[in-house]
Amino acid sequence: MILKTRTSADLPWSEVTPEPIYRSRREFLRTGVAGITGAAVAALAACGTAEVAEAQTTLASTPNPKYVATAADTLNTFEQITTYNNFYEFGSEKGDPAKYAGKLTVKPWSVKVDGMVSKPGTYGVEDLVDFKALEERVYRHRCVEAWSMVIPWIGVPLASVLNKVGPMPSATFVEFTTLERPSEMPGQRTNILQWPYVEGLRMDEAMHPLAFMVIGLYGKVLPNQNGAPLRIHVPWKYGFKSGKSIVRIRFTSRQPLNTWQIAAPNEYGFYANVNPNVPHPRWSQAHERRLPNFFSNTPTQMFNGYGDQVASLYTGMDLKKNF
Ligand SMILES: Nc1nc2c(c(=O)[nH]1)N[C@H]1C(S)=C(S)[C@@H](COP(=O)(O)O)O[C@H]1N2
Ligand SMILES: [Mo]
Repeated sequence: MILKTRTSADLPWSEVTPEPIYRSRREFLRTGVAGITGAAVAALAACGTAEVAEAQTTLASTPNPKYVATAADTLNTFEQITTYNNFYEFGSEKGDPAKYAGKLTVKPWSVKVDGMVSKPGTYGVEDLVDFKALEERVYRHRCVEAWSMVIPWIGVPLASVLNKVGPMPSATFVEFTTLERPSEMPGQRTNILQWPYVEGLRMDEAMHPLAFMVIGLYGKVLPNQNGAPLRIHVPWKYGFKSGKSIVRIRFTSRQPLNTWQIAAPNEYGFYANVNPNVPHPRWSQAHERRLPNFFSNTPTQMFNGYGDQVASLYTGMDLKKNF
């Protein structure tokens, strides 16, 4: 006898979030956001006064973040988060983005949405991000180069953005393309990487409630060097999965080729889940350097410490092969 069960492939993406995830999401919403001042929120919104007022009210009435880092984790300072960056479009030195990104024009901004999606088109930031639903999330951020920080991001779940445009059930991956504008991005006048920078996620990863669309940090609008006006953060993956300054979202049934995989396929894969047991070919991933520390003496945690929430995405997968 064959039981006809509805598989996730039959369901629209908005319906497939499993129950435990809904629960943690609800808890998150209840305990949502840490103290963000009204003035800072005002700075966040590139929108009208009424919307700013609403965003302020929402943020003010939502206490304490749920996804706080553990007690041993201290927040990095605004200064640290905004002066030590990877954003090769502005150069490969950690200080280059802070030096050169200031001139980037981030208003107006539009995002092209295409591929396997029911509402393709060109969207503005405010069409994709619900400013009334902004949350603060304190996430560990782990670069593949084995440094890490702890950052209080402002944004919305990536799933809420993707659901606005209606991914089709046939879409199993989503690709994010970031800005190509060599006139404002000096690094793009070199061949240090292939431009534009492209990243991708499996749809179930992108729809996971921890995956976040970032528009700010420390209660302020996102500084350009951190990926204004729209950047992703996938906290259980190495930092290169978190594309900055996104201009295109494409839904597909084929696994996208991401920029770092193109650059060095033996060193950087598609999954890039933080994993202390799978060394990079040129260095260990067992420990990390928690900035501003000098020594690399913080043990790296499986899935960057988010394993209880994301390990089930990879059941049965060989994580050494799928690095
Ligand atoms: N467009 C683009 N996005 C990018 C990168 C980049 O070079 N270009 N670098 C990635 C890498 S390797 C990391 S570690 C993070 C760094 O984010 P941060 O500078 O906000 O800490 O951005 C990621 N997103
Ligand atoms: Mo990185």
